[in-house]
This record gives sequence, structure tokens and C-alpha cells, in this order.
Amino acid sequence: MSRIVNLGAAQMGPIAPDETRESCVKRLIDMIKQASSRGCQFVVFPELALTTFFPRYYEEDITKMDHWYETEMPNNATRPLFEAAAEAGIGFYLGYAELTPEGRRFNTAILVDGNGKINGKYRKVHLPGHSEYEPQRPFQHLEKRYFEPGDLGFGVWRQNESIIGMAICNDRRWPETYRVMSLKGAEIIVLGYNTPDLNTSGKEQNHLRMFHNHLTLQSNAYMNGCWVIGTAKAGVEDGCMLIGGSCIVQPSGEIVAQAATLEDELVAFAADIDICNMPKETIFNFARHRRVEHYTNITGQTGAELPDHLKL
Ligand code: CDV
Repeated sequence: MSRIVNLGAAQMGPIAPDETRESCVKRLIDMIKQASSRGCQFVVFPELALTTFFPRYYEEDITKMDHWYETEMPNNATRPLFEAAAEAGIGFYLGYAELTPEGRRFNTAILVDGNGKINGKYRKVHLPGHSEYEPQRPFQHLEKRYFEPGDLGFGVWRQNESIIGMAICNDRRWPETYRVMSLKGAEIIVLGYNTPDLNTSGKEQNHLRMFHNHLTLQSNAYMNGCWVIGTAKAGVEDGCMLIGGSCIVQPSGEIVAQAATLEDELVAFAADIDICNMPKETIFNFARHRRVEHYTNITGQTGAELPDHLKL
């Protein structure tokens, strides 16, 4: 018998800088209600789903940015989301900015089960952008200023009769992200993203931005024999265009459901998790075919280095 899990990608349209947590949570609850009426069991929300993408703003004193972070989860603003999802029996992935009691800052996602209990936490490993103000940029991307690299690694958790792994946005462009989780048995890899597009008209999306978004999700689903869900925050957010294209990808690498708008939109698909077994028994049978003795550069160095015999 197949394991069917009804998956959802709950894309959000833009979040204005002055939009309250309560307003964002209401939008998320509306999508949980839609997900419930469509039979979803697990829903993926975007990266930083409770605030605007604040790393576009420069602030000399980082503590003046504290209001963008959550110091506990759930908290008063987000508890209604946990309750609504639990009432519907829906698990979810939620991205937000985390400020720990020790004053550490992370770009974080949590995995919440169908009873409203936090089952897993992930902190973004690959932080793009820069840490100082760069005047030549139309928009700042100060993730390296406002977050430290995640310290929890790429975990996987048992939920919804599946093994689920989490990543966040830029992580999706790195094959290591998916491979590490696949080597831990991941069957569904989920992530949220905020991907700026230099076209700010809000009318059309840059072809390559969307191509690369889907290329990363689709190729890594295929090469790791797993389902992948990517969920965007989309549309023109405080003047900055963010691509949409939220989608659910099956282990063949094909997109089976995709958002059509740049607004709050739920896409859903009844996923057969057991089809992950087929590629893993044949072409991507890791145990039989991987040759780790030839992969040492991957963990032994970060930047590219010429081998000794090619050095001048
Ligand atoms: N939020 C992100 O990580 N965004 C990056 C952009 C800056 C390239 C991304 O990979 O989509």
C-alpha cells in the first residue's frame, strides 16, 4: 500500500514593513483553512513568514532590529496559528527570525506536527549577501549582518508517516544541502524562500531567476530521489520584487503543482511518498554506487583550489 501524504505549499504575497505579526498570522491561518478544505496534512510556509524581509534595511546598531525577531515560539502572536493548525490536524513548516536568550540571531524554520507540537528546528546554514552597507546595491541583502550561520546542521524528522528535512532559501542552491539530508533518509525536503528580482515593476518576473529557482529544486529532487517543496514570499515588498513560483516537485524532478500568482496562494498535491524508493533502489542507490573516496574535496575545503600539479 502506498503512503499518500497531502502536501501544501502556502505562498505569501508581500508583507509590508508595518504589517503586524497578528495580520501575518491571520493570513497564514486563512491558508491553513484552505489547506484543511483541500485535505492537506502538511503545509510549508515561506522563509521569514512573520515579517517583511528586513535584511534589506541597514541599521548600524543591530539591537535596534530586535523587533523583527521572535524570542519564543509559539508566542502570543503565533499561538493562534498553532491552535488552528492543530485543530485541522495539519503539520507545518514556518520560517522566522530567531533571537535566543543568549542574544544569538538566526534565520530559523520550525517543523510543527499535526498536534501543534514543535517537532524540529533548523537554522539557515548558507547565508547570502553581506554584512556592511553597500551603496551600489539597489537593495541591501544584510543576512550576514543580522544572522549567524546555523549551528544545528541539516536535520531530518519523522512526521506525517515520512522523513522530512528542512532548509531555507539560499540553501536550495547548494547540492550538499539535499545530499546530507538524503543520506539521513529524507523523503520530503521543504524550504521557504525570499528571492529578489531586479525587475521592480511587479508585472513580469526575470526568466533566469525563476529558471534557477526551479532548476535547483527539480534537479536535487531527482538526484536525491525525494519530494521537494519550495514556498515563496512573492510580489513587490516595500519596492523590492520577490519571485513567486512556489511548487511541489516529485522525485522524478517534475513539478506537480505550482503557484500561478504573486499573492497568498495555496498549491496542493497528494504525494505518494513510496515513489522515493524507486530511484533509491536503482540509479541513486547510494549504498551501492557512491564512491566517497573521491569526494574528499567536498568537505576538506571551501573555495576552489588548483591541484598541486596545475599550480604555476
Ligand atoms: N533569502 C535568500 O537566501 N535569498 C537568496 C538571494 C539573495 C540570492 C536566494 O538564494 O534566493
